[in-house]
Amino acid sequence: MQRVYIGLGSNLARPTEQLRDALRSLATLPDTRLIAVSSFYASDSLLPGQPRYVNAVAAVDSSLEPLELLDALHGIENDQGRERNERWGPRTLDLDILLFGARVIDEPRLKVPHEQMHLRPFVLYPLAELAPGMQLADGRELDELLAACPFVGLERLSPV
Ligand code: PH2
Ligand code: MG
Ligand code: MG
Repeated sequence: MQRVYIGLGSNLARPTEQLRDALRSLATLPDTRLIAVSSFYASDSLLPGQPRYVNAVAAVDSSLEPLELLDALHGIENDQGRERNERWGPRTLDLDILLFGARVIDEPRLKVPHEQMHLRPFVLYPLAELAPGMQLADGRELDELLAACPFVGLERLSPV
């Protein structure tokens, strides 16, 4: 059983609802338990000219293997109408494995810790709600990543 942190993002077709639907699906994955969900945050897309994103981070405990979980997440993305056109294109749902317990993974299909997470306030700040002061599997301290990634352009959405 591993504690896995998953980044959720959407900027199409009612993003907040997309995240809620995805959380319901995460809670029903085999051999996986939904443990906690961060606040939702709105922010501009990293690529200009796209709708704003809503992002959050979920913690799950799973005994799936990393690539099994990755396939299951792609299944949820596809169920919610994800189309894969251009890289970083707008999407109904993006589910990214950020951290997978104590594992460092370097496979063609999956890099963990997520390679871009230290650059992304919409990942680091929700993660810090769930795991304040954590150390990543590769030894980096979350607090140090936060210190280098200001809370800029993030809007914490009030719970409804
Ligand atoms: N995801 C991207 C590209 N840009 N911008 C925000 N604000 N949130 C995202 O999740 C995001 C993005 C590709 O994964
Ligand atoms: Mg992504
Ligand atoms: Mg993705």
